Amino acid sequence: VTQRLGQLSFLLILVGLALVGFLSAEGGTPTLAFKITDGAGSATLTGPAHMRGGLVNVKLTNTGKASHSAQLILVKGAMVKGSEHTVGAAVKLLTSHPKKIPVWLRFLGGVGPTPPGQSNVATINLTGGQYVVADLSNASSKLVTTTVTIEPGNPGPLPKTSASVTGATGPKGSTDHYQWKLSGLKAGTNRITFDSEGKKSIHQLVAVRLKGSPSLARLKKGLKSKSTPSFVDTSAPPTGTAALDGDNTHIEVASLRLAAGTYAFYCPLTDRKDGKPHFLEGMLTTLALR
Ligand SMILES: [Cu+2]
Repeated sequence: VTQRLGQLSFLLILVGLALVGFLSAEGGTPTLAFKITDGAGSATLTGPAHMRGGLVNVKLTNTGKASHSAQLILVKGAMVKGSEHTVGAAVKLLTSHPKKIPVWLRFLGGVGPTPPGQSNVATINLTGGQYVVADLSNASSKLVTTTVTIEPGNPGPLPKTSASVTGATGPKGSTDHYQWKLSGLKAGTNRITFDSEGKKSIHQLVAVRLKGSPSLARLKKGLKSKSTPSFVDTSAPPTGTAALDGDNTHIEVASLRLAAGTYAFYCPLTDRKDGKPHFLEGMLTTLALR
């Protein structure tokens, strides 16, 4: 009997250990990891071909010499047989830097501009489907992409953050269509909850450190020009989020590294039906960070 009890407790310990292992594996959020490197005028973005979705950390490690990003773009229709909306068609279209982004390409966040030698993580609930992952940090160079198939997984709660960035509709009575609502940002590394409100909107936060205190009119004029405006302090690399389509289910937690100083925060994107860049429609604001 004693031997039996011994065997039984040994078995129970084994079951217990297995349970602990199972629970800790469940508790850790899986990471969808991408790497980007550059040299001789071209860059290479690599990552897994498949992964389960739901709550995931999207990580970009930049071992290149320039700033890079990893934008997740869901290709709606890519899983439908006979659809023209394939991953290949999406890459071809994105390579042409289209002014109007069609609705079958859904921008679902990812990692924003990441300086050389650094890595950056965003936490997202990813829906299943086929995705193009694109480095959109440099509009003038050749588009660098990879693709990943996300299998449907379990969504989970996003981590709580002390700072938030919301692309919101304009204030009542204003002619501006949109506005930024920024809360809790400080100098240093900010974990932020980034949300694009409104079903049809698409927003991306870009932060540039300013030299002097340019007027709003000068900021607008400078951001419209193709070259880097003289009020941009280039000693602090531009930072920001990935682009996020508006929908309540599309929220991400991302990192913003901001050294002390005064910043212009703006959205460089236009509406899907074309139109003005959003920084001319209310999404341009300045903030001093200490
Ligand atoms: Cu916008």
